[in-house]
Amino acid sequence: MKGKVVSVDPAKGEATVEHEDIPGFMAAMTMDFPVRDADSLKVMEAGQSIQATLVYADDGAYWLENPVLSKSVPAGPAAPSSPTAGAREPKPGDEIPDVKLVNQDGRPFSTRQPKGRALVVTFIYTRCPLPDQCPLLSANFAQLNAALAADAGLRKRARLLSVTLDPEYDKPEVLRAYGATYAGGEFDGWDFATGDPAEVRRFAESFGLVYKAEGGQVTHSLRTAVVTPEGKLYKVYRGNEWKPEEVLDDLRKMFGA
Ligand SMILES: [Cu+2]
Repeated sequence: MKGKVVSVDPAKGEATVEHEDIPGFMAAMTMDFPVRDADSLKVMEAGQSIQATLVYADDGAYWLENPVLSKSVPAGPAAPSSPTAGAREPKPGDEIPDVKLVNQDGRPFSTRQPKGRALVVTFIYTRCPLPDQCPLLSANFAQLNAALAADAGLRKRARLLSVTLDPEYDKPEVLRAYGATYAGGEFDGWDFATGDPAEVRRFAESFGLVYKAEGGQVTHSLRTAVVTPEGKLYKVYRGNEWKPEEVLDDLRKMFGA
């Protein structure tokens, strides 16, 4: 695998890499990879180009081995054009930005919730072809939605939000059709949102997400976040390994239930 290091999280043992096509296996995209070698993680830095072996185990686990790193690309005037410009890793307690979006019914709303309601937010796009990315996140949200529907106390206090990373194509009616297959035609506690591309980007990047549109596809990293009713970040999940029960636990803990 060849690509560029976007960011490194030594605590998690992960690196976000924007990689080139892996012929016959995976299209070019930006995603998080576990790196099982602490020494290489220590020398890995954003901006380096990387060549590594991507190991895919029978149980679905994957990681990078034997990374060869180039010198860092100097952070010069070229940096702002990179898809990571503006993205940063948020911390619990950070305030989420107040962004105006539009839901699947064409109704405008603000990302800052009325008091008392928490928000679970993720980022998807409807044309995503990779089963372990957006379709998996939406399936997880469908499970969460069902669990919330069965818990009247939590339902009233938490809502779900799936924001598209492809706002030019994913107009409200497209999101409505997509959402109906997951939300069962009921959008009571789950909105699918689009909006002005710059506003969508500002919101997505505030969660540390990086993405880039290319020929009808969006290469993107994955972020799912739990936000308190006060609009503060409670937890951010990177990647696709989180389970709906973990998010339910977060909500219960947050509300002290
Ligand atoms: Cu996707």
